[in-house]
Amino acid sequence: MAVNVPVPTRQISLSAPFRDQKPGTSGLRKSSKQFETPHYLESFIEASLRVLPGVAGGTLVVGGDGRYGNRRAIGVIARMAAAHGVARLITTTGGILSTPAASHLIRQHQAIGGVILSASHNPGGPEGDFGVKINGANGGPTPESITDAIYAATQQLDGYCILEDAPELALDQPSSQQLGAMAVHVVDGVDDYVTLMQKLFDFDAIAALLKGDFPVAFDAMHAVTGPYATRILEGLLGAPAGTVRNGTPLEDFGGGHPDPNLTYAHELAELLLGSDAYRFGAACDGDGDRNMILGTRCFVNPSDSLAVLTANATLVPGYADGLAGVARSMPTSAATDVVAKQLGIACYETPTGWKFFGNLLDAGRITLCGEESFGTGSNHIREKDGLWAVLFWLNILAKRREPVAQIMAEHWGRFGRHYYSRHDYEAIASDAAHGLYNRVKEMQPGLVGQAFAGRTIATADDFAYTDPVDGSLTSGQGLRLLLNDGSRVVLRLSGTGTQGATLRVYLESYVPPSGNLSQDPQLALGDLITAIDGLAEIKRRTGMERPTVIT
Ligand code: VG1
Ligand code: CO
Repeated sequence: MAVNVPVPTRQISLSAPFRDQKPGTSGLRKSSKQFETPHYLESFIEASLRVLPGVAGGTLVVGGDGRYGNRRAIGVIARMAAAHGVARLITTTGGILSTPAASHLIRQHQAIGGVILSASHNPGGPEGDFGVKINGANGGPTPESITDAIYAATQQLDGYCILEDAPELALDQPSSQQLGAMAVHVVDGVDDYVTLMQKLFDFDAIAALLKGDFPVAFDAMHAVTGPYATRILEGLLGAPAGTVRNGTPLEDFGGGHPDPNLTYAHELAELLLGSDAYRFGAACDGDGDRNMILGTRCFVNPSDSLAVLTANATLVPGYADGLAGVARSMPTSAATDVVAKQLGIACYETPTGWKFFGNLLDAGRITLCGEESFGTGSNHIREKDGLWAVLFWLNILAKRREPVAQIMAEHWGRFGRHYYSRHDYEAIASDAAHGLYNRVKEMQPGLVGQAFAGRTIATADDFAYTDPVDGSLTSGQGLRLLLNDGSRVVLRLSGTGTQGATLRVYLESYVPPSGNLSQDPQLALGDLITAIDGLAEIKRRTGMERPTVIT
């Protein structure tokens, strides 16, 4: 392959291409061990650099969530970028860069894209997972046309190009360095992101809230948001030291699972749900794009969170002029749809994965979007943004001065409540998962009109999406059973797991404002839970008595 940089580069031959480099819901995600296989990381980066437009002479952003393998990968990517003629590489001190901050850096520096090193909420360390996400010039995950092309390139790869004998990059402090013909800028990964947040939110109002009797607990889960949250919450907003827990990024996240949900962030959940000590609690995931919101004795379901942000957006300076429209992923509850309807704005339903929001955001059709999997974001960047959601909530709380639980009760009293739950069956045998899934898929045509949980199945399909901006079609996105009263059950197989398969069962049922708004969701959804187990034989086929994670 032609290399036009005047430095020693080496063409390394591969004896056979790696066949298992198909990107999933969010990039290539495999075990750390797999990524340590000689040439494995290099193969995927080579394919990406061949496919991304504008590499030669362009600017590339690289950084990650600090997990095991982060620094080594930055070194490899830098040497490969130089060999491919990248003019300027932007990386961060310590290589620490959250996914949302990376999205912002790409946009700010008009980069051709970025490489984000993270397996997100999956555990890290030598025994954990590693991942590579390729983002495009808009700052967001590349669309399927690009990820498909990258995968196709990995299938045919016979070698890759890398700079030879380059010194290790010094990442300890901001600096400018040279790697062959490529300039390397090491910047503080927190600064620009903080400036962006200050433009969107009323920091004075939030600071005033936090000065009063308003203790907050934020759990960074030993992952990437520690430095960001400490600077913003304890630094700029004046929250007391200790507000940010587990704030130092560790290569193995302290042995934990950096997934902000009730199972893996249970210490925080217990603080908020089991005592009156805190008024507000939040946690973010490994790479900082997810958020969990809690109030005193109140868990805010992510689907509801998006609906509350939509309904209260004009309280926040960055959204004071109102919203162009909103979008949610298909499995996310329709709570936001109801708010959008009242506001008279469009609401789009997309497949799972942030890449599907990109075109809608770029075209100015939507301002806010979100997923049931603790992901919320807006047009300020092209990724979901954990700390942004936390600040959005704090800004609303600073204006409304009501407890989180009261805000939720008022919301349901006005719009009705979408009882919602997701049941995950993690790391089950791949055969069992696919067998179960395919059987339900085959049964679907015959299910319409059948009784289900005391209702009738009105539609049974496999979700497909036509992008309203570029017309591209994405099919096979989840099996839906839509019932005659608006309830539904969705089955999906995860595209981010690395062990066996993970089955996700999404359950939803709507109660209007006049109905019973204060039930336990598992009880409210009990008949749907029983009915889907009967139909799909989940317990029998997975051999599991209960889900691994219930949200
Ligand atoms: C999961 C979530 C999905 C999210 C994806 C990436 O995918 O369900 O909503 O976009 O993770 O999130 P899956 O295919 O396992 O259901 V993250 O925080 O990795 O960037
Ligand atoms: Co994430």
